Amino acid sequence: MGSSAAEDLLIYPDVRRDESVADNYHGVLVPDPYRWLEDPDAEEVKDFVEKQVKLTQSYLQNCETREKFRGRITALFDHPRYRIPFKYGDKYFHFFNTGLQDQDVLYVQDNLEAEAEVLLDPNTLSEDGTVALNTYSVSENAEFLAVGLSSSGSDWVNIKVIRIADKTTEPDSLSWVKFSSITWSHDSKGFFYSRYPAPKEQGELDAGTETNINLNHQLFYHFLGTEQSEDILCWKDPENPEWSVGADVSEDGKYILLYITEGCDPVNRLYYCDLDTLPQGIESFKGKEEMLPFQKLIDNFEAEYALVANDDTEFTFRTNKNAPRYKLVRVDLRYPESWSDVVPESDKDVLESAVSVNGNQLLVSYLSDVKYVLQVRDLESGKLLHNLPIDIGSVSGIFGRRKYDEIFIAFTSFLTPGIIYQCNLNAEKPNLIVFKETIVPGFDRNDFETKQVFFPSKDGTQIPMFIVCKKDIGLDSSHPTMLYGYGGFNINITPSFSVHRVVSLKHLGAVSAVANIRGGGEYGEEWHKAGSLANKQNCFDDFICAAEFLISEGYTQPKKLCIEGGSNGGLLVAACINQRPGLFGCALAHVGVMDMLRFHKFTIGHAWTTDYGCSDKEAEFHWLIKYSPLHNVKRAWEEPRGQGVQYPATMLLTADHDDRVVPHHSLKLLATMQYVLCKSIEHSPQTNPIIGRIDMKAGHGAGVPTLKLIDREADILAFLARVVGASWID
Ligand code: X98
Repeated sequence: MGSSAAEDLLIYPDVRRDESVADNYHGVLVPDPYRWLEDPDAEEVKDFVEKQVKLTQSYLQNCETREKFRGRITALFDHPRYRIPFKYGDKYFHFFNTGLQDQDVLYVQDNLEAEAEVLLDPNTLSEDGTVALNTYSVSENAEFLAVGLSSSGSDWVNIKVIRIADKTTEPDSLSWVKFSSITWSHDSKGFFYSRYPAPKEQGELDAGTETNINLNHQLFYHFLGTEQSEDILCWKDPENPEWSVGADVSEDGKYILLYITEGCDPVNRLYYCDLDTLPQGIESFKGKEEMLPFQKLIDNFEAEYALVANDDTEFTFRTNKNAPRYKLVRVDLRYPESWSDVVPESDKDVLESAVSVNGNQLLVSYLSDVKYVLQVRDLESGKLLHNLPIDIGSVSGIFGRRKYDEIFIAFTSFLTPGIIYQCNLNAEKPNLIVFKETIVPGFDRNDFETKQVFFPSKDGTQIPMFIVCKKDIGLDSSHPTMLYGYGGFNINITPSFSVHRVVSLKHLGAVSAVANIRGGGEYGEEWHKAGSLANKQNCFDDFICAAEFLISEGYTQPKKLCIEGGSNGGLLVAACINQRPGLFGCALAHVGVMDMLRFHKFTIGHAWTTDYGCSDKEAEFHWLIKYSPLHNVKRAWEEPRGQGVQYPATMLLTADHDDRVVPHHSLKLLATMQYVLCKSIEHSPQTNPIIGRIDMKAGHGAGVPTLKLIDREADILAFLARVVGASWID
């Protein structure tokens, strides 16, 4: 089934515009005709979604490669995957997926050679695999496992407890948990967790579809075997409703650490409570108004402090205090004014993580030009003991504890599906030994190559980019190319394996590029700051320059170039197509922040003002209005030098239970693009499709069942192939 240009012309639904809605931002009137799309429960919104889903389905059904992609992606996904093991008490645990299971299954075993038994199979918790494990924690004595379960991809979590020996579920059930770790006290009587007050209309709520702002995060302690209503409120701060709170218990079990954050910046306050100072233990706070007596170690938001280790009152933290590439510092709680460096900041590499292992050692990982470097150091002195050489790729997991000499390291790269290494730190020269390796039948890494290039951005800054493709492709501008970026929140985009990437390389002859643009943490906090707040435009400039580099080097040409990103990266993609519509042939924006004037009003959006700023402030409003995707859709062909230019074929992806970036960001942009570019003029030059893929029983991306993932990736590749005119290569 081919598709002619006439068939490609879509009939977009008629969508009401309410021209009466406009807001006055510091003297500037900004219309918002699709404000009504912000109410997920309104019948008119459901009707809009239904019509868009139908339109997209009709388009995708006519993409001839869709079933081929679905078949090939399914076949490649069907391989066993073993995740990094972890050890608590006298037991080993690991997740495993036979191949096409929707959710990984948790196993327990007495030792690494013993038979592994199923401890929790999330696939049994729903018909369609949409109940997923969001977080978990094993009690110190390995008697209990607390699990946080999420439905339909929502950030809301329900905590349940499993008795490990007989694998039975306890009656405990905790609701309205969000953005929470679970941390057991070492007496294994209960655990700390964070939650929000229950929404008022909790009766009928389909949790995750509501858009209400999340305020008043609180820390609780739950005693096993009791009702949630009896939980001890350990911390709340009604004067700062936008702050969030989390807890850690020190590895010696003696201290509770309290972390307070005000947004997504890598900064936190840090308080602690010495459990020895509670003569009757946490129990004595039952039924009392009083919160736990925390001591304030850091009481400002100047830097990030994360616990690495403690020896009684001597604490080691990883911090970015006066060290944008991070360092390790030490303080004795008895002398809180006196801090010393244990591992000073590197002048080039970012100290990404530090785990205390094997008594008096540290496993330290650095990011060096977006490549991982692993070292074993002495905990006391910080001195380098061993380098643990690893390939170019990502350390995607580390398990180690002070009480064990054995560590596990998970590694992945664009062409390595997954290797788990085991390492005995007591060996004279510790080596990484392959413990498990994931093999994907039908995928041969030798057919492909990865390289890292550096290209100059608009202001001359050198930006790293990975490029993956079949070996020996000619640079004749002919290749469909997918360029991926994120660029925000201090998040690093490091190499990882994905089935759909290798399917696109092989069966479309595609080139896959990942640009490590500013805003991320690839070179530390300076790199992050260079792509946030007033500097956000740098992210778009970097991404546009990445595209221009791929074209000028002969990888591709504009009509075969697809840009892709999710979340903050969805914003990136949408901002770039507004700024340079003619530079791309295809755009895939997943779960993007599209309305930069109102994002802070919904769910956890207020936490992102640390990267974006906020339209309530006049100067910041002027940053945001300049690039907000929703407010910058223009008929490309009417712009200066825009003759013959239209927007790329665009797919905006969202999901009904995305309570991180609520779906109306994408819905409002979709309605706007379809109206401005396609519907508001007769015979519009915009012939490239503008469609929305709105998933049901899915969220921002976490916990997505394998089947849904396959469907989504098949749709994306089929859309890409059709709009860039690429045909299937056997
Ligand atoms: C978030 O919004 C992270 C959400 N989030 C968490 C956790 N704690 C938070 C505390 C304060 C604010 C947000 C928090 O996930 C958390 C803590 C412990 C265990 C589990 C969760 N992020 C941004 C995001 O999703 C960037 C990445 C993280 N965005 C969507 C930014 C723009 C689009």
